[in-house]
Amino acid sequence: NDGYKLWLQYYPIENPSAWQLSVLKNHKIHGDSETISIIKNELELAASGMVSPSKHPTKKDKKNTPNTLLIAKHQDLGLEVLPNTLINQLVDDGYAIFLDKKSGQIIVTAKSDIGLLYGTFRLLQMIQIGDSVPEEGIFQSPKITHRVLNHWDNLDRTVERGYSGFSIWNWHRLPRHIDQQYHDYARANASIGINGTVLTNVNANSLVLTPSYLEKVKALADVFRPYGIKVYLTARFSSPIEIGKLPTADPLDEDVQAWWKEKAKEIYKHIPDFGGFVVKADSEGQPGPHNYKRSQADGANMLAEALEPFGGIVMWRAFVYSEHTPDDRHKQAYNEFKPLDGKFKGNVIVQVKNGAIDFQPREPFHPMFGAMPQTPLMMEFQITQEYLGHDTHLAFLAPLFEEVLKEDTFTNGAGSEVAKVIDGSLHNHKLTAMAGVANIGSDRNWTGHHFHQANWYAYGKMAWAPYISSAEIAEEWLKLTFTTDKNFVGPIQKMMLASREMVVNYMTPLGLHHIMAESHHYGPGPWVTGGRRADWTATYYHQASETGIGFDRTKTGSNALEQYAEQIQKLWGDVETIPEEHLLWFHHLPWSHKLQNGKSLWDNIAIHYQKGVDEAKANVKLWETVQGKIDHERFAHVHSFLKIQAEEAVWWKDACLTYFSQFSKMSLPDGVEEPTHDLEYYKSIRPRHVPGI
Ligand code: BDP
Repeated sequence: NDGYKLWLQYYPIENPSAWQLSVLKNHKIHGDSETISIIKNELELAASGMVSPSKHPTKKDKKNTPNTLLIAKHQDLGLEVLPNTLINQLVDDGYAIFLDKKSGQIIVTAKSDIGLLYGTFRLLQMIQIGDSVPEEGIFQSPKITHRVLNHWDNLDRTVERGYSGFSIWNWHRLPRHIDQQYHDYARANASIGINGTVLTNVNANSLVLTPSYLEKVKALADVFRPYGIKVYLTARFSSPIEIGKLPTADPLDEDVQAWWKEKAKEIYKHIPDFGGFVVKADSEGQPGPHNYKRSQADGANMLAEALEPFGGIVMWRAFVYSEHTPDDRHKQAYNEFKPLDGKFKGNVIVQVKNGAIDFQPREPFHPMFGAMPQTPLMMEFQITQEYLGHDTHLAFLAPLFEEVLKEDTFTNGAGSEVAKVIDGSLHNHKLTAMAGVANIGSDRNWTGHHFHQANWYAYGKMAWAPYISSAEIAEEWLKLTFTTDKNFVGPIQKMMLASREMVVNYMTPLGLHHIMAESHHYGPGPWVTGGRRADWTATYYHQASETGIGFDRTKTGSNALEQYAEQIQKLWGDVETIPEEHLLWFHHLPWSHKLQNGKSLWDNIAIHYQKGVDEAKANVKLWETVQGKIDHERFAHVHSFLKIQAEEAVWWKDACLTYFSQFSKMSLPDGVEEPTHDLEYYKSIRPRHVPGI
């Protein structure tokens, strides 16, 4: 098993119950569309995998037994089966699964074919796991309308921050050759409710908007459509100059506006359901409205106007910061966007990363959440592990996503969680979205580490239901992907749930951040300093010196804290009440400062690093105990990656403690292993497998 089948393994169920068997054996599906054909195929595939051939029904069996599973849109069902009131509550792609007592049938119904597809996937997942349909039925509607993956894929098939091979989009062969993998990709996404894909890197190439590339994009859109997936593109702001031959890209210039309107018309001629644009402007060298002294709203609104007649949207990124702005990077996006609240057109949604810096192993939530009540805001999570050990380090990210979504912004008093900003309920917005930066590549198992499939899965599940728990997702994913054996699922679920905190411990404990190696961000680099941009160095963020460590973001420092609600300012502004996990994000403290456990800050930093190392080593041992419970191929693959992770956790601990000890001048507390080399050695390590090194 090379993992290609992801969580859609459909492996044989050991002792199928009567209901599992009957549902798979005998079903009736109403309707006729490409989506309905996909549903039919999925059921056949699931039945042939989950039920052994000896138990497959013969034609005669089929003729003589009543249908036990009925899949039909609500309009095709008799009204008495399900009251209208229940179905009316479902949004278009929501679904219901319930047992009709009168006929004894399991019914999957929805308002649309896509809803039926989602319901079918859910039912099949339940069958594989062994869950039964609850008495009251299942009524599911997504909480977020646009659930999209952001591929940071370049047209030459390299992937920015991608660690599982090359881009799966083979632009050279498109549009004439349609790879089977495009169907498999769409199917996997549909099975977890993802309904949009941004094909290209946020550091955009305007070439993708030229006619020959639009043909290729159309070919992909045609594959994805029956799976309910819309295609989006990143729009390079300077495209009117680069491919339109205009002298300017000023958003207030009439020719520029007309150019984008024509471009939108052309795109929609190819792809009538094109989703819209994602834009990274005025950030890290990307062109944008700043070039013309215009605001982010001017830029976004111009594109929004072009897309509006066709129903498209603009996802305008808030990841805007500049080395020329003297202020703390943490504060810049908020400072730029907050005054624009209410100035964006109705089909613009502002895409905000989960934290104010950049996808760190842990960040406090972005202060923009809750701060712009008149503007729809969407969440951007990073599924690919740019800062969490790339492909080889196990970090189950659902706890990171969950933690951010559950944070209270206090905007409308207690209970104003980030999730409520995102799902539109806090400020009454209909336009809602979530983006996940994809970790998918050309590796056979899609994501490099087998367990990183779980992060793709978790992202989809949380985009659909942002209130779901990580524990539930981990259990479900393990059962679908490997086995329902309790002796495997129990301990490995625990390992997954603890893995992100373990990474925080051996990389950036107690609120430390951005101390990774320069540029590729793999491995430790607390010594990174100088160079092109201070805000890309480690010393900018940890501020370590003989007097202490940490970034003072309170009133005595940058006061980024004032961007949060007063309740948070009070709690986090005080070293006694701030959660220790955010301590050094907001405070600069002496090495001898005592933490809640009575030990010094230095001792605590060291203890966290050691804990991360101990856990990574323990995971290798734990994994060895489940040998034989799953196939050898995936077992061995994960085993070797866990060993790499354990070795590199030691590297992280030793490099960081050696570096910081030159300032703390304190010895390591009991139980923390001494580094085996000096600082020069750690500085000289160049991880061989990182591209460009
Ligand atoms: C950072 C990455 C960079 C991306 C940028 C972004 O280092 O490669 O282009 O974010 O999100 O995380 O635009």
